[in-house]
Amino acid sequence: MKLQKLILVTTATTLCISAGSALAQFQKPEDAIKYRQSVFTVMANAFGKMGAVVKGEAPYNKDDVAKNAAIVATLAPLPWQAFGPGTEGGKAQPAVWSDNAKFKAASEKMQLAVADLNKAAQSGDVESFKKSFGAASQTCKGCHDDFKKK
Ligand code: ASC
Repeated sequence: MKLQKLILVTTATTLCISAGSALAQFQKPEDAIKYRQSVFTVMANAFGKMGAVVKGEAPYNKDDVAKNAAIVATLAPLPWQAFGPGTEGGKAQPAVWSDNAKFKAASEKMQLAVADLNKAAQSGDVESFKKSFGAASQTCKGCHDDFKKK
């Protein structure tokens, strides 16, 4: 009885671990490229909606910016697992792989900036929202300048 339980727990744990690592891996490089581009597409959509508010092209609505900032902050940790070895291509410049430490640092800077933006957006303070949006936007641009094909 005890042994059966142990086997069950061990099997379940093994299954969970393989599912976890499968998430970080892709069958083909194209799958990784599609994954990261999809995440960036959804992020850019939510980010763009906030950009329109900051530029004065859309009215400020606390719930809307809070929702969009939360989308960006939730997705920001996801693309990086899809830039693994052998997944060169898409809009990524070779520097992503040849200067990976710098790329990683840029990705971390962006994640911190969008976490700040999310905090500001949830607070309902328009000025801090706009300020954090500007800072986050600079981290997008900085990484694009160095690591994204024109
Ligand atoms: C956006 C978007 C980006 C960033 C970047 C900021 O709305 O799609 O990639 O802002 O342009 O400089």
